[in-house]
Amino acid sequence: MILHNFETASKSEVEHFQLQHLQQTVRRVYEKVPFYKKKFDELGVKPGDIQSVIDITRLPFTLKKDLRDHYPFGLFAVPQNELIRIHASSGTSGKPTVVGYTKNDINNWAEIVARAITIGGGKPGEIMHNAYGYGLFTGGLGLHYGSEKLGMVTVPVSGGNTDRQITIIEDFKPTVICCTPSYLLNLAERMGELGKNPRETSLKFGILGAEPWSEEMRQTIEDRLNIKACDIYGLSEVIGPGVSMECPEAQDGLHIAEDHFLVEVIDPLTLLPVPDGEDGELVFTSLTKEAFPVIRYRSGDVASINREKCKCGRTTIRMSRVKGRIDDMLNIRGVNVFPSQIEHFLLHVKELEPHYQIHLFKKGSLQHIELQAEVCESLYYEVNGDMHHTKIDNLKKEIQRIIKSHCLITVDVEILQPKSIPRSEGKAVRIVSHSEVKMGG
Ligand code: DLL
Repeated sequence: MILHNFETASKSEVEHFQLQHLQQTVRRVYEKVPFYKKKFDELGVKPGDIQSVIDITRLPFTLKKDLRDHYPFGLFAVPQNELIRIHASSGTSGKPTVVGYTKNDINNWAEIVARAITIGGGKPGEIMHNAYGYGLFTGGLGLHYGSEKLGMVTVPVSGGNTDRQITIIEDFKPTVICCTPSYLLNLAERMGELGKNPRETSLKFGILGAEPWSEEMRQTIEDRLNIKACDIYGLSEVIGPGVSMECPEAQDGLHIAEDHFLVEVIDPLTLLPVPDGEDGELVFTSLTKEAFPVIRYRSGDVASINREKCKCGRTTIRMSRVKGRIDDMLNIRGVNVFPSQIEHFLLHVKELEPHYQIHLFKKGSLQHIELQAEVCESLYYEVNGDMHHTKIDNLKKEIQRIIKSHCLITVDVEILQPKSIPRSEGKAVRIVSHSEVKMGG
C-alpha cells in the first residue's frame, strides 16, 4: 500500500501514514527476525512503545556489519518461498551484503522508481536508455522495473560496450538516459572521439546516481550533452535506487519517498540528531518492506535534509546531494575532506578534464594525497602533443593553491596526459589507497 498523494500531502497526513507503517514494521521485525528481537530486548523496548514517529529514536541502529554478520539470509523476515528476488552489494570490503524482496516489495519498488523517473522528466511512451549494470547490483533492474511500470519503452543496455551504446542512442532516440554520472561523461567523450556531437542526441534528461558527484560535475554534464541532469539516490540495504530523486525544475535537493522510508540525520559520533540543514549521517527505516525491513539503518552517507516546500510544488522532505561516505572521508593532518569537495574545486580549473583520482599514501601515521588530474586536449595539443613543462608546473601550483586555500590541505599534484585516468563503466573509482610510502613525494 502506498500514499497516493504523497507528493503534495500535508505533514500530518504523511506522519499518520508513517506511524501506521512504522508500527507494523517494528512488530514484524520483532516477531520474525531474532536479531531485532534481541536488540530490542537489550534496550528494553517493545513494539507497543512506538506511539509516535518520534519514538523511532528509542529503537536500536542497524549497521552494515550486522548484515555481514548475518550473511546471507539471517535478517530476512519471510521464509524463502515468499521471496522472488535477491540482490547483493559488491562487497569490496569483506562479505557482500545480501537483500531480498517479496512480490509486494518488487511492486512497491517499481512504483517508487516509476515516481522517481517521473520526477526526473521521464514520460510514458518515450524511450529510456538504461545503462546501469544489470545483475546483483540494484541499479539496472531497479530502474528497469520502474521504467516499465511508468510505461516507458525500456532499453536494457546495461553497462559497458560504449560504442554500441552510442549507436543505440543514435538509432533508438531515447529521451532519458540512466547511468552513473561518470559513465555519462565517458559516453560523451567517446561520442566526441567518433566525430559525433554529444549535444545533438535525442536525450533530454539524465537520471544519474549511484556515486557522489558535485554541482560542477552536473554543469559539465549538462553542458556537454545539452540535457537536464538530475540526481537519483538509493542503497541496496534500503531498497536500491529510488529512495530519493531530484526534480529538474529546482535541482535543489532530492525528494525522499517518505511514504516508504523514514529518514533521520545523525551525528555519527554522538549518534544524536542534527538540526535540519546541517550535514550528518543519513539513517533510514523502511516502512513498507516485507522481506528485508530495516530499522534505523546507518547508511554511512553524509547529507542534510530540508523540509521546506520545493519550487516544483512537491511538499516531500528533501535531502541534499550526498557529499560522500564517512568511510571515504579523507583526514589529512586533522582536516576532514570529502573527495567531492576536491572535485568541486578541480572542475573549475578550465585547463583540466573532469576526470581525476585521489591517490592516498601513508607516511608514518599520516595520510598523504597525490591528486591525479588530466590536462585537457586543447592545452595538450597547443604544445604539440607534448607536456609543456612550464605550463604544467604552473598548473600544478595553481591547483595546489586552490586546494590549500579552499580545502585547507596540502596535496601533491600529478598532471597526466588526456585519457590516462581509467574511465568507469559504473561507479567511478575516485580513491586509490597505496600501502607503501611514496618516495620523494
Ligand atoms: O548504488 C543504488 C543506486 C543505483 C542508486 C542506481 C542510484 C542509481 P549500492 O550499490 O548499494 O546501491 O550503493 C549504495 O552508493 O550508500 C551511496 O554511498 C552511493 N550512492 C548511491 N546513489 C548516490 C548518489 C546503489 N546519488 C551507495 N549520490 C550509497 C551519492 C550515491 N552517492
